[in-house]
Amino acid sequence: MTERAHLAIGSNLDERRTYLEAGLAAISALPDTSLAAISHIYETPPVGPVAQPDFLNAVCAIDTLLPPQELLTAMLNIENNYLRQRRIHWGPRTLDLDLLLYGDRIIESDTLILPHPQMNVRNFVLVPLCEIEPELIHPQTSIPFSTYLADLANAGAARLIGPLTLPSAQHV
Ligand code: PH2
Ligand code: MG
Ligand code: MG
Repeated sequence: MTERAHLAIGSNLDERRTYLEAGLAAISALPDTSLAAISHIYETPPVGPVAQPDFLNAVCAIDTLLPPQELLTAMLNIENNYLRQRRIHWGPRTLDLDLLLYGDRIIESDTLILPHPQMNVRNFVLVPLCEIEPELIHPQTSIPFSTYLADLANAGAARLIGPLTLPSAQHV
């Protein structure tokens, strides 16, 4: 049986939309994995200690047979082998893929914490996530993600840019 996982995609260097779409294409090409939903792209001010350009962010849902740790490794490979350039920690990057949720699994290993510990407070995650999954409940707290979003002061800072499309070359 496949499981539904949710991934965050971000870019704030160079051709940001191209990186998002290339990341999405690489995710959809993972073995035993299909895309279930894709949010619109949002432009968001950088969150965190480093002054850097605005991000483009999106969230996608996948149905996958890959177990969580294998999925995470595959995501890191996409970042590292193909696209990601990160010059400073927390600094600008061409492509950032974060595993947010894997079904309702609660995991705390050295390499993976699920649900993603910061996802409840990040506008750049909650806005696109609630767009594609308005009913979704946090598996650990049982609080709807829409409630976390409603509690965010900076939700409006995530600006809708447009659709995130799978590059057509990847369909062949
Ligand atoms: N990612 C970070 C740090 N800050 N800010 C925004 N707006 N979007 C991001 O994806 C983001 C961030 C670290 O991964
Ligand atoms: Mg991140
Ligand atoms: Mg990351």
